[in-house]
Amino acid sequence: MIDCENGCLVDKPLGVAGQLSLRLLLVSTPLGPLGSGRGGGVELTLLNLWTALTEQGHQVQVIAPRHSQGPRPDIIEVEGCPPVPAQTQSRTSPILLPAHSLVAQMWEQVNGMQSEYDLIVNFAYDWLPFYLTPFLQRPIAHLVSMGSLTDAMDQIIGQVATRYPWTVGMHTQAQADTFTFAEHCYCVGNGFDLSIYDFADRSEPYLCWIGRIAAEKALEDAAAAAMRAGLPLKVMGHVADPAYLEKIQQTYPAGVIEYLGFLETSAMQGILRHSRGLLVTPRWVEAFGNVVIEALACGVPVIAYRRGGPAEILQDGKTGWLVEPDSIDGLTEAIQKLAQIDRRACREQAEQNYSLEVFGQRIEGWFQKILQVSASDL
Ligand code: HBI
Repeated sequence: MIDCENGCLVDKPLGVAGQLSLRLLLVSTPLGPLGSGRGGGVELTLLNLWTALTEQGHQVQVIAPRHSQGPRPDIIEVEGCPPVPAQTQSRTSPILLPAHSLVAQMWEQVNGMQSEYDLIVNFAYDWLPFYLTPFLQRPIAHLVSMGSLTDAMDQIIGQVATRYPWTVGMHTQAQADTFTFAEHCYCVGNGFDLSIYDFADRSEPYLCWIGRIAAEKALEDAAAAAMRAGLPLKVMGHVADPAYLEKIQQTYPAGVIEYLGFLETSAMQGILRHSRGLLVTPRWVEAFGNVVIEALACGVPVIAYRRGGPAEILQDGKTGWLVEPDSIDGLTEAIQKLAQIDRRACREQAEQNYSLEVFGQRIEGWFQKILQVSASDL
């Protein structure tokens, strides 16, 4: 695993084409149009990278499902039937490809255009792009958006990672460690447009919890800890499982949690920025944890289970508190210590490690590593 901080190539060697500008073809998740939210965090990652790589002087083209929206109108839109979401499958589920498969249509498009590009970048957590890798004439950088979910996906991703070292990118070491081939993966972290988050150096007496509302996110733990700490919990996010939210709202007296809906970023950060702290309570291994960076960018300390991406991002005692996974006592004790955290240090960590510029440089280093290795194979 090449580490984010040390993996970047300091002496930027000239790219394969003899100059730093690369011709990049970004292929989006087939789960939903860019801007629809159905593609989850990976939509934001692709749109942010599009901006960062363009500003670094690269030529970027995007292939995405029909009705996608982006910073430029020239998205190549493809029609077809979306795949089943990978996180709904069981470990032994076979790979399913519907008739008129959208991911197949997208890679037909890639096959026809590849000669005009130096590198193809895959954002889909789907079997086909990995399987097609040896058949295409251009190197492919695969940015994997989740941890290990099914045997069939593990097998095909591992096949590419071992045969084409460093071409499989992961957001964190914790995410890579859920696979058996972590040592062949390249860590890229993540990056955000921090200009849309406003630093707040004072807080009001409430906590926040933000995310997709479903069992694997364990909102009930945050509600229990907030009640014990005597602070109301403001909840924002898409309700993936209405019965699950209903059950929690019935369990706790009115005033303990307040569900505010799924808010777009500026409204969401307007509430987040004045909170005492953000509670992050995942039951599963989060690949990264975008909300952690959004909180730090506002100067809000984060309390998180010592599990997955958030545990790798947070600086325990400096920008937040890490607690024993699934421990309500641990969360409650950490809430009492939030005032010890310097809110300015939170914003500074976001600026140093997770700005768009820093992320764009890490990704550029990754691409150059891939192109150097593939050039030496010629
Ligand atoms: N499922 N089949 C499939 N393909 C994806 O690209 C995919 C997914 N599930 C979730 C997902 N992508 C993104 O929301 C990730 O950001 C989590």
